[in-house]
Amino acid sequence: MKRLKITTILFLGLLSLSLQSIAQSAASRANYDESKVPEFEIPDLLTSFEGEAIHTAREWETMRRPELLDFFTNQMYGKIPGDLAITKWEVIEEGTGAINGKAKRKQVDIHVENNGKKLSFNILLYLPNNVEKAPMFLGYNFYGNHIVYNDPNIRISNAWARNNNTYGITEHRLTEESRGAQTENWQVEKMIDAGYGLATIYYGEVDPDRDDFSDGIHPLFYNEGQDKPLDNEWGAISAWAWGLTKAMDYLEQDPGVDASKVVTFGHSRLGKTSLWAGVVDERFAGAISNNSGCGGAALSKRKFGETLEIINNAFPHWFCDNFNIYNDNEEALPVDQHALIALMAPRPVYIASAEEDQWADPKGEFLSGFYATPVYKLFGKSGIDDEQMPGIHHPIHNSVAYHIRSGKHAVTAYDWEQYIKWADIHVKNQ
Ligand code: GTR
Repeated sequence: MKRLKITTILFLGLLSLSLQSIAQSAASRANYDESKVPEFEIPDLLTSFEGEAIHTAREWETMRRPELLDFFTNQMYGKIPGDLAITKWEVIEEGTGAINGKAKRKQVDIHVENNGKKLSFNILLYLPNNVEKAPMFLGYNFYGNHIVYNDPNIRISNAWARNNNTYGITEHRLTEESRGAQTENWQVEKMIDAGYGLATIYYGEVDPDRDDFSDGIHPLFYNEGQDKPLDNEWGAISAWAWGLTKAMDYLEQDPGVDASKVVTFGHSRLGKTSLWAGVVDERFAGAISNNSGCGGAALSKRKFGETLEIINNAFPHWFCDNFNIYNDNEEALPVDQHALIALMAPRPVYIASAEEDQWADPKGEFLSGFYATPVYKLFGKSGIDDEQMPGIHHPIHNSVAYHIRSGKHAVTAYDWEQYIKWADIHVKNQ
């Protein structure tokens, strides 16, 4: 019996080692050479899967948008198995005089339950004092709400977190050490000064970011005997996007919020999430994806930097299982990520890249915006007309917006300055 156990452990250990090395070797083969980008045809957004031409915004909305949305839902991010309304929300703390006396702070617990199981997550809100109903940025953070600003009143989440030495996270627990540690990345004060509110959620409260479907929101929808989603059902990105839609349900009730002006925001994997949430829930006034890369704004068919095979091996829980069909088989995709950008139309969408973030393929992120533009034109909106990428720090602030800044994979003050200027034009003053 004991020997069997040891053999099983050894076998599982070897299996996970070899899976890891397959993933690592795929990552080490990533292409960063523009001349090695394969030739590919970009799927035409204005021709339906059946070959019918789309001429008007109405045809887009009634014929083309639904079939594209269906593809992304069932083949990529995964379908949400059912509707689930908020059972109850509770303001667990609020205070005035936050952010140097310029804002109100609110911490709200959102509770849902289904099939006898429960989940709660917390939204931290900062609302500018001098605005009656604030336009909002809504986005997840990676390491707890208390990381976004050095405010001793922000509660520390108990949810599972990835260990991180910089933030003093060991044994998967968040601590005081990370309070205010990402103030620079969040720029809350700039938002408040510009008349915006911020709503943020720790993503691990909605679904811990690990390949384990026994925790987070997924189990609330399982049928008897089920322990993971079906092949076309939600991975973690879709689950996080669901959380943003529930946050929106709450924001619609908050008297300090202008719910018609809520823009989703996210960085990296959470930038993928921000786009998907914006697409599935048309109540959002816009979406911002910061360095979202593969499975976000970047075109998959370019196979530049991170590829579908790499991402699906490294993060098997992010997309639905059906999406594995396209591992090293991008040619077979009847869509690419420009279609995801176009699904936001006519609402404004911002794609941002960083020069040194080649893993996320800045050019592929830019081209998605360029190829999505004909759909925006159907609605009389402007996008990206020039196929040449703009220079570093030359933002394009149209309905489809884009910038590339110097530096690494991160969110910076420069990024937020651009988002605010653009939101002033396309969201706040609309
Ligand atoms: C990387 C992943 C990217 C990106 C990033 C992040 O490891 O390959 O797709 O999402 O993580 O979220 O920081």
